[in-house]
Amino acid sequence: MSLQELLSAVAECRAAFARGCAEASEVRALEEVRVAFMGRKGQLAGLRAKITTLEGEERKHFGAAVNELQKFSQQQLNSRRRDLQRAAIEAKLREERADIDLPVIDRDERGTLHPVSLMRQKLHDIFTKLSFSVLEGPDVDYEDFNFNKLNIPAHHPARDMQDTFYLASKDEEERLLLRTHTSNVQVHALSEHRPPLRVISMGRCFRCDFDLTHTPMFHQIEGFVVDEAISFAHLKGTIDTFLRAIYGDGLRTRFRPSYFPFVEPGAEVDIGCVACDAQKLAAGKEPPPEARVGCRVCKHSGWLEVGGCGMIHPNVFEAMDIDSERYSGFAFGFGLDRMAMLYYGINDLRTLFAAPPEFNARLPIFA
Ligand code: FA5
Repeated sequence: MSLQELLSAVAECRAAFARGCAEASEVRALEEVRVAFMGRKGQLAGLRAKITTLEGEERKHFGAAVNELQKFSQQQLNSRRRDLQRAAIEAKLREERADIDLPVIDRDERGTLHPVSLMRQKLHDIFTKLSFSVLEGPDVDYEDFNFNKLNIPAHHPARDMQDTFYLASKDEEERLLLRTHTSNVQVHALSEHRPPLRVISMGRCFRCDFDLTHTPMFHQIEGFVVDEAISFAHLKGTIDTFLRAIYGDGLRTRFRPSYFPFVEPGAEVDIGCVACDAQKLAAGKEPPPEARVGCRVCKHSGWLEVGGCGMIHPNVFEAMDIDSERYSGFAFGFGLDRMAMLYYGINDLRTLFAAPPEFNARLPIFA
């Protein structure tokens, strides 16, 4: 073959190789192109074998053309291989993509605040409007704050009413416990601040209790006012006001004499059963007498107990170095969970803190 023919064979080989590379749609196809052109028996090897058929300048010229073709082919091959490999990885990533985003939840399907938190917010709003300050108290406290300074010394039978979780402690004098009521905040507030005081505090309490209306962890709101000339009328007015703000204007309340060592006199507060009266009250009507009594929630008594209250005992003032001749005060403690339960029509207090039924089914206690 003449030099001219050999050079046009190089040009054809170059164009065919470039086309072959461009048309190869995956690495394996490209490898076939490589073998056909650059393999031991490929077109490039065939052209290289022709070098020896030429002499002198022609041989040099053709040899350079073959070397240039070899270099060009190698570059083409590398660049196309890189592109195909990248495309293959991207396709694989697209195919195997895991969608780790949470699906957008429809507004109607979103959760809401827990009923106890909602009740807490309502009470917060009512009492801040009545100019009460809001204090926090510790969940873990000393026996002194939970009991002794509230006129409940060790071995007082009133301790039996609050089955207590004590914490292991080396110090017998200063035993730690999970507070059984929010009344410990009275002690903290009165030892840190001087009267006049108008305080509420809401938080967790703990007792070894478990039935339809009792849980080992529950919530209370404590309220107390200390000033000169505070009377039971202030106590009654405050309680009536906040209960009516929650359950409606027609709500009936009842104060039943009761005993708490840290108040004198003391009372338990009942409200007219909201389950029986609820619909009539919501419609703003005075329910007829027969509609007031008689449902399972109030055990057919027409009344539901929601908390305790009373006038702060002089012994409590004295333990806090407050002149009980000059100052008087009232205090109350209500179960937030009980209030939420009655407000939202929940018939088992334990469901407030339980997992969904499918989880509960596995717990023998709920089975
Ligand atoms: C007290 O805890 C007093 N500290 C209340 C008080 C404060 C009286 C200030 C006088 C002055 P009592 O043990 O009755 O009282 O509890 C008050 C309310 O807490 C109950 O009416 C009930 O609503 C709620 N409660 C008590 N134990 C539990 C429990 N285990 N689970 C759910 N709610 C509870």
